[in-house]
Amino acid sequence: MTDVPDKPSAPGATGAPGTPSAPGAPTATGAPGSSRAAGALPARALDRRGAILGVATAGAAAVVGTAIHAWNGASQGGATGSGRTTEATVTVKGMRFVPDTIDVASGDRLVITLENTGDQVHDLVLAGGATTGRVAAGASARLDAGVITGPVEGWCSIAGHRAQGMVLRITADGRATGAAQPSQAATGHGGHGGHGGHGAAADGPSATPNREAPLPEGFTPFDAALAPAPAGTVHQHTLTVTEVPSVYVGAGVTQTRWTFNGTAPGPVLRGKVGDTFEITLVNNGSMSHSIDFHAGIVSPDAVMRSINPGESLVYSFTAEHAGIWLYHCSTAPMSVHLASGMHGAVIVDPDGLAGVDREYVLIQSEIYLGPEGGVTDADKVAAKAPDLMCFNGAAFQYALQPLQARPGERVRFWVMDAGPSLPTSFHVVGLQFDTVFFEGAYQLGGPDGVGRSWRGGSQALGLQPAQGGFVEAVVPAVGSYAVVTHAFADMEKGAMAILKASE
Ligand SMILES: [Cu+2]
Repeated sequence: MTDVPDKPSAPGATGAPGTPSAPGAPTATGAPGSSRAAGALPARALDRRGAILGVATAGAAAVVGTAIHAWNGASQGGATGSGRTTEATVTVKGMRFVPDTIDVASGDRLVITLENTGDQVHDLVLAGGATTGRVAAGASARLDAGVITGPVEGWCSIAGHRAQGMVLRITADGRATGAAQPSQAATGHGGHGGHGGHGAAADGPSATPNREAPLPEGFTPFDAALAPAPAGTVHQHTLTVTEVPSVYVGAGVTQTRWTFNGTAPGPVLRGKVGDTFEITLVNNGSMSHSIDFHAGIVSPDAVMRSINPGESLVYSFTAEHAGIWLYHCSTAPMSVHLASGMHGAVIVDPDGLAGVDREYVLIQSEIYLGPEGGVTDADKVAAKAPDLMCFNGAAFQYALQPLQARPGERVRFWVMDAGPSLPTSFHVVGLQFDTVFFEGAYQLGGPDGVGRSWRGGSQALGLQPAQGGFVEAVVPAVGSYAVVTHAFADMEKGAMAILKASE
């Protein structure tokens, strides 16, 4: 470990010698403001005084009954304790623990109260396994770190939070190095300050994609065929956030995906210019989430705020302008929430949109694999190094189950680049686009439809993250037309489809 100050720095510490607490006991109070406010005194200034012994002991003693069986760590295993207990309070500011270092006298038992003063759910996990469990914004919880004889690292286990800096360092007698505790040797976590990004539950080797893997039995691709905008001018939708295990993401891999209404991408909403969308966002996940609709012009403060599990909010907007607009979770780190599946599109038809024979929607996004069945790897997200690229949430899905057309048909592809970080160059092998609508305006063609005299064409629609549009082409003959990003390394990772034209 590095960067550990040599002075004690734990505000809010009090002394409670001999507190008979059991280690590893999470005790969420759920009562904002009920906990002791973080003070300004360093832990070691108070840890032998026992000034508020009665209060601290009562709080700790309350958890003894449930704690022992929950304890799986072993940070005190074999250590000879001093018989003293040090209490420390840790608060949250943004993506930091405050303080981020706690120093105790070697041999003391450490009990930490995590007061979640941030605006979203967090937890605190120590190397060795002791955890507060998830703590809602405004709530607090305690954990018993056991007897401290050497450095111990802690972090927030929610995907992406550790990589963003939510790391807590515990030192004994001011030493940043020393005899490793048994728990650290057992888990391999001890001292790996650079091991960012994964939650404890997500640790393990990355899943290995197999680009030749067939679609799994029973898998149904996301429906790329687009229905017309529904009648009416007010569109009411409920988007419920869930975190879904074992979602197929292509190439033989499943991941835990964070979703709107159970799918990644979320539902494609559609209306016309001037329509109103009334969205109810419900958070049935295990952490904070939120939503940001690019299709609306709103003050973001209230409607885009993060909400705790179990909460909901209403987000209304009027579609002032045509286009295909991204929506996404905007809870930090947004890159991880978006990459984990929390994105979708709102299509607002331009006035006079011409009829076509078929309409498809393809939303390109990146997939950064954690372990098989695990959550997104935040380090890969930060490095913009995806394992898979996909249209509509699963790599290669429409290559293995092609989109359909007939010769002579005019096909429109609505295309959205959801990112979170990489662009697309949307191309269909063998075809040229005679109509291109990019970010709110026709670059080629227009509402008058075919029959134009201008003979220019387009080979690719280039989109940066959060840009969208549509292209049209007439399929000339029977054949298999590859639909790709012409950023070929990304195509080869799965951002490709087949448009199968048959009689
Ligand atoms: Cu989210």
